[in-house]
Amino acid sequence: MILEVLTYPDKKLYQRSREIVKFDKNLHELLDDMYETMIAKEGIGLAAIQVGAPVRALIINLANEEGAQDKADLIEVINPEFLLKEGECVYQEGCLSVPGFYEEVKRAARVKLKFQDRFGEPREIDADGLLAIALQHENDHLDGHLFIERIGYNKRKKFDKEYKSKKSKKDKKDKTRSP
Ligand code: Y12
Ligand code: CO
Repeated sequence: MILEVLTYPDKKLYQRSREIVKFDKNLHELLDDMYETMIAKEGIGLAAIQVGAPVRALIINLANEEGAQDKADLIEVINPEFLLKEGECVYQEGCLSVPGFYEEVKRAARVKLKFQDRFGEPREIDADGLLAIALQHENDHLDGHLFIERIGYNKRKKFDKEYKSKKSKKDKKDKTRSP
C-alpha cells in the first residue's frame, strides 16, 4: 500500500522514534509499504517516521551502475547504531519530506553501522559514497532531525523564504477555490 509521506513542518517529523522489539508481520507490512511508497514517490531512502510510524526502521535503495533501482539492492535497517564515522564529504541532499528543496550538507564520508534485519538478526555494514550519506540522512530522521537543520544559517534563511513564499501562494489559491 502506498502511504502518505509527512512533509515539513509536520511536528511528527521532529519526534525521536522508538526501538523495535517485535520482528513480526506488522513490521514486515510496514517495511513493504515503505518500499512501495518510496518507489512510487521516486525516493532512494525513507524512514518509518516519514510515513507516520515512530519506530527505528529505515530503507535505502540506490540505483545500480545501469541507473536502475533494483529491489535486490534494497537495504532494510532496523535499530541502527553507528560504530564509526570518519572523514568528511559534502553532497546536495533532497528529502521526500521537504519537497522541492535541495541543499549541500556536510557529513562523514565513511561509516560503520550495526543494525538488525527484518527478522531481528544482527548485521553490520561498512559504507562510503552515496550509501554512507543516505544512512546518515535516514538515521537523522529516526532522531527527529531533517537535513535542513544541518545547512548553514544563510542557506536556512533561503529555505525559510522559499517555504513562506510557496505557502502564501498555496493559501491564496486555496482561498479562491473555497466557496
Ligand atoms: C543522498 C541524499 C539524500 C538521501 C535521502 C533520500 N532522499 C530522497 O529519496 C529524496 C527524494 C526526492 C524525490 C523527489 O521527487 C522526484 O524527484 C520526482 C523530490 O522532488 C520533489 O519533491 C519535488 C525530492 C526528493 C539519500 C542520499
Ligand atoms: Co529525508
